[in-house]
Amino acid sequence: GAVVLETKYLLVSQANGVGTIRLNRPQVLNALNLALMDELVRTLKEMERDEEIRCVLLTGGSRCFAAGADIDEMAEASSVEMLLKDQFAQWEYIRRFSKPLLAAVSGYALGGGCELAMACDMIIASETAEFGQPEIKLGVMPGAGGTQRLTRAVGKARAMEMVLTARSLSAREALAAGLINRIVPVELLEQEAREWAEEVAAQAPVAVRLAKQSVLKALDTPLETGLDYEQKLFFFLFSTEDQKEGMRAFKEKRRPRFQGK
Ligand code: CO8
Repeated sequence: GAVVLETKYLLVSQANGVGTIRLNRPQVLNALNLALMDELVRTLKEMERDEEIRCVLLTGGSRCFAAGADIDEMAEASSVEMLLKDQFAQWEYIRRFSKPLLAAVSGYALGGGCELAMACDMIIASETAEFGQPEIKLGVMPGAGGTQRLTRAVGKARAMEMVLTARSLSAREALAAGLINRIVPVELLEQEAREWAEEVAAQAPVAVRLAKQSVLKALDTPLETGLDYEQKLFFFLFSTEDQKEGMRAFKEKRRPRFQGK
């Protein structure tokens, strides 16, 4: 059934196999407080269960994707309070989310905002997007992947520069560095992102799920282990009806009708 959730900081909708989550806390540039992150995870859980949703699009406003964790919430916290708050459990869930996650980024993606975009599987950005890890200016450092996913995406030299000096990347620089997939004009971002998500949503869901897992595996396994893992998943797909349908449709020169089975 359709995802129905009361959310204060998110706008949630669904159409054509795509669940869309819009961060909506514009007064503070979509600062990611615990309540917002909790809503995000609860919405993702609903979308995980909803068979009609085959791809999730995460976006913000045109001026800002998200300007990071909520500084007001952290400013006076002690280490033990930060530890006990266990906020990264929410991020763990995002990491293990099985359906493809697309981020559509316009304006600021800073700190936790950049980390949230990087936790997605692909990033489409507007020309005004800006990606950065400015935590160092606050006397801290990234905590949700900003030293790890960023380094894997853009390499050590650029990651060091961004993390140690807070210099952010423009959309063009982020594209050249391999952090994002593509850039479109601001006014086209929503439509292009939706079309892209629908394209992913139209593929065979089980194949998509396992392919996503397999690509992510490449980031933290030796090649031989990764290749073994990939082969097992590849063989497994031959037990799905969608594999039979996909290959038959090719032979019959028609579009496949994938069922997720
Ligand atoms: N937290 C709380 N409030 C914020 C945040 C934030 N991260 N960012 C902006 N705001 C608020 C401002 O305080 C301001 O509120 P008010 O109107 O009440 O003064 C309002 O949003 C508008 O912001 P500005 O007036 O500053 O807007 P500007 O256009 O002048 O500047 C900037 C925009 C450059 C984006 C600026 O707001 C800025 O530098 N923001 C902070 C960016 C930052 O340092 N982010 C990193 C935060 S730390 C972090 O993310 C750690 C991640 C750890 C794990 C993740 C857990 C979720």
